[in-house]
Amino acid sequence: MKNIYVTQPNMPPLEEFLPYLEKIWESKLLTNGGPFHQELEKKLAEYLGVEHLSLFTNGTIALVTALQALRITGEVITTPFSFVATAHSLLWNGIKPVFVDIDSESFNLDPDKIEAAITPQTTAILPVHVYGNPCDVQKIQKIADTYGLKVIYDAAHAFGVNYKDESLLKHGDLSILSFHATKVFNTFEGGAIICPDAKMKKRIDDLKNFGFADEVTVVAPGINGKMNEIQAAFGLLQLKHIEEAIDRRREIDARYRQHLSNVPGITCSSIEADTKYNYSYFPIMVEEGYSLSREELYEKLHQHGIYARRYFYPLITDFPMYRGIQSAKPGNLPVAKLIAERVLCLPIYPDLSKLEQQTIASIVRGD
Ligand code: T4K
Repeated sequence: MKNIYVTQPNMPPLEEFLPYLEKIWESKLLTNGGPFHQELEKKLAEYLGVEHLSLFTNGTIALVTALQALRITGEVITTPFSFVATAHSLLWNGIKPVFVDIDSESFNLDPDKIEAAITPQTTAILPVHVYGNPCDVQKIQKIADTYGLKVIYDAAHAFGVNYKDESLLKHGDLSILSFHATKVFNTFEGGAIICPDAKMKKRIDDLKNFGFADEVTVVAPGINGKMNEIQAAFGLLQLKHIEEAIDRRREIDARYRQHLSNVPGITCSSIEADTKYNYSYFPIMVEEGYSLSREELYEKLHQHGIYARRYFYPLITDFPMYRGIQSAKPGNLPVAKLIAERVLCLPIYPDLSKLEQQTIASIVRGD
């Protein structure tokens, strides 16, 4: 059997991409807000049900720029249970991360622990919708309003997720998306900032283009975060197939839940009725009562060419640039530590066949 990775990008037929390439070759417009870039911004905003969206070359630069756009300084409250880019975006802005523990069901920042971490230096909260599971957006907003804080959501995993019948991306001051090859919707590399109004979009558009407000005016020390025309063209093509791709993921998610429902010591993540998920990841918890440790199961799958991943182990707070921070001490983050030791993300992507999925499930079941 061929190797099975935790994810594989959804690749529409090559011949469907060629007409886009021909247009780029004809126009010689390769980047800097060309026609495909403009069209993708419009179509994505429509599809996602958000007001405005600014495309980026990747999700990390989008995060760094979102913090710049809101002039965030001092301390920011965030989660240790994420991809390391979340906290790195703070360090790139000279901001001190303050880590708060997570909730054991949603794997997201525990809102009940946020207030105790607020100091006079706190300016914002940077939560992550981990695996596309919505954060407790209402509670977080209430805390932000009480203390006058901004909220920037790292929504890298939350493409197309709806919560209570509207886009999850509408919450907070800004949300960022990643369109990396491993994501539900990909542009090879890519990302976006969701903005509530045209004025903020203009500021973000300027920041991603070195700070140029017009040909001769530079208003900020901006960066080069622009998405190019090939990325944008691929995004337009992906968008045509996105519903089908998410449907396939939903079926795979449901089958895993069936296959693994009665395995002692294996728990699948919970599903909330008021959420439309994108099925970007399939995390399981390997707990006491299972015949193997998480590491043993991870190794066993590897031996069969199945590359499940321990997202997110180690915790961000275990890395050398963070572990010296007071809030990064393991005693402050017992839930995150436990989840990081137990989690295993099983392969999920549209082309994963029923047979491949059965093989994965039977290895996990120990058949
Ligand atoms: N915030 C959060 C919460 C994030 O999760 C991320 C990224 C970001 C921010 C930053 O967004 P970006 O700047 O990346 O847009 C991957 C991705 O590189 C990363 O985008 C993602 N999160 C993270 C969770 O996963 P790795 O190191 O696990 O990727 P890698 O190369 O090991 O790929 C995993 C598997 O996917 C491979 O075993 C095979 C498959 N794959 C991968 C690539 C790149 C393919 O089949 N084709 C491919 O082209 O980080």
